[in-house]
Amino acid sequence: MDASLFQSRHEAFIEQAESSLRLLTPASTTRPERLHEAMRYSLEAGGKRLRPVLCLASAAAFAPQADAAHAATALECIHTYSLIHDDLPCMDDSDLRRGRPSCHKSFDEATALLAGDALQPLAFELLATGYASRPTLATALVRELALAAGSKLLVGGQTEDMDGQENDADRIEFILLGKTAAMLSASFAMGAMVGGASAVDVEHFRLAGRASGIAFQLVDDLLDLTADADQLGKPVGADAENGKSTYVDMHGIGATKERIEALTIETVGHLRATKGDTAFLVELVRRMSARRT
Ligand code: GRG
Repeated sequence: MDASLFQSRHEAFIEQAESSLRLLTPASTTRPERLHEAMRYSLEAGGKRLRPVLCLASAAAFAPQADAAHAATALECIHTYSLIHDDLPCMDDSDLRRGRPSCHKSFDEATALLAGDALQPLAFELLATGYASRPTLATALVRELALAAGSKLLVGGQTEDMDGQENDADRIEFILLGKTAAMLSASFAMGAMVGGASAVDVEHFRLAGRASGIAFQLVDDLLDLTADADQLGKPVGADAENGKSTYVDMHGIGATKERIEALTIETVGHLRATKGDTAFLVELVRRMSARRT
């Protein structure tokens, strides 16, 4: 896809994701104000909006007019809660997120914990209300997001990452899949569902998301070794500081780059095997693998 066409479509998806976030989540003037301020502070802090963009673009690959706004916003709510909780002192204890003070630094620990808590049911409320006229779709979306965010994937990955045990190859794979790939996989699959894709194509999108999610995290791990904090908007060297071994420690930089390349080819293969118009998504996953921030 031509670079300027990609750029304009990407910007349009980000704008769509951000305006949906503003419209579909409670205003900061909603009682209790401090809680809603904290939720919006973290939701509006920026970030790449990768999950909502993937969801919107996946829906558009099948049905250009499909309204994936509620699904995209639900994904960003879960993602944002996970970042707020991950930054808390009892977890990764990080003062900086998306280039500004993390939620508990701007507010306080209890408010940040509660803001993260409130973002979780909000995600499922958005799916239940946004797709109420299509109950089969609503149920499938709730199931997809609940599985990705649940104890076997997102929370499970975070648990094994935090439990202080030494990482081996199997644990590293479990953490990669749970902490990063599960939510990217759900983003692709939920978008395809809203777009009306067949079950076979939804599964291709799920697998594309899983492969690209692992690649995305491996790129993140490489950047943690090589980029600087200003570039990333968050502290670097955190993995080494925490004494956690990553895929890169275990396999080396060269093998990690090779795996990123293989996963990107796998992702593109799944996308191209479907009936969707996936040119934008193919370009996006290629750029995700080559990103520097
Ligand atoms: C608290 C249950 C729970 C989980 C936390 C999000 C998370 C799991 C940990 C943060 C550390 C980390 C490397 C997670 C992997 C997922 C990931 C790469 C998150 C960052 O996503 P980006 O880069 O962030 O898309 P932005 O800010 O751009 O949205």
